[in-house]
Amino acid sequence: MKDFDLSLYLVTDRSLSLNRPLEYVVEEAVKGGVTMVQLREKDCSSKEFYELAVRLKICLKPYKIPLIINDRLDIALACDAEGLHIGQEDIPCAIARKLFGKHKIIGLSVENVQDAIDANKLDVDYIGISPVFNTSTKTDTAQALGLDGIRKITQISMFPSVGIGGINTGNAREIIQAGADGISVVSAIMSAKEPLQAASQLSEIITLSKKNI
Ligand code: TZP
Ligand code: MG
Repeated sequence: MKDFDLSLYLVTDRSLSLNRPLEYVVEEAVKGGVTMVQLREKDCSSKEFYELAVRLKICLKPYKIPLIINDRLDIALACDAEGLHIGQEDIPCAIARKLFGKHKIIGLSVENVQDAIDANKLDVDYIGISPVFNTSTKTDTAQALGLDGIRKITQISMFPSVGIGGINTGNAREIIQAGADGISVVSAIMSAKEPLQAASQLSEIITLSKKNI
């Protein structure tokens, strides 16, 4: 059975981890309340990416937190990750599903309302609404969708959703209130001096927002 919780979804970027080992930051974040982890490393050889994936898989196993691999179906298969996250320009979803299997998690980034409408015809498990706000972590993004974009997309989408881009403790609540099931962050946790505390603060905000408190 697919069992995943999008509430607080950490996306990695080692270049922002203040020289700390990736497993350290990820494990601290999980202790603080992160519910999913995506390995997303752009400056990496395939070998290094695979090795990182295997290490994260081992690190996450005791916590039963799903490991999602960005872009690379081959690496996701090789390390038996729980999921794969693809963008609009990546391997077509139907092919990924066929090769990866029906029990695996597949997430798709949507960058506008039309992408979300098209995604309704696909066999995906969640959508990533990208980007919500402008962010220096990823500058080659589509136009920022804002909270209004989240509202429009979550209203028409059949799938659970997570917002990504420029999300932090100051705006996490608005993302949930606009209709997303969770938030996805890179720098708010990867660059935090205390990743455990950063994750715990975000987790608390999400829990309260979901209860409308
Ligand atoms: N996709 C859209 S924005 C983004 C990705 C991977 C980066 C988000 O980074 P941050 O630091 O949480 O704004
Ligand atoms: Mg991609």
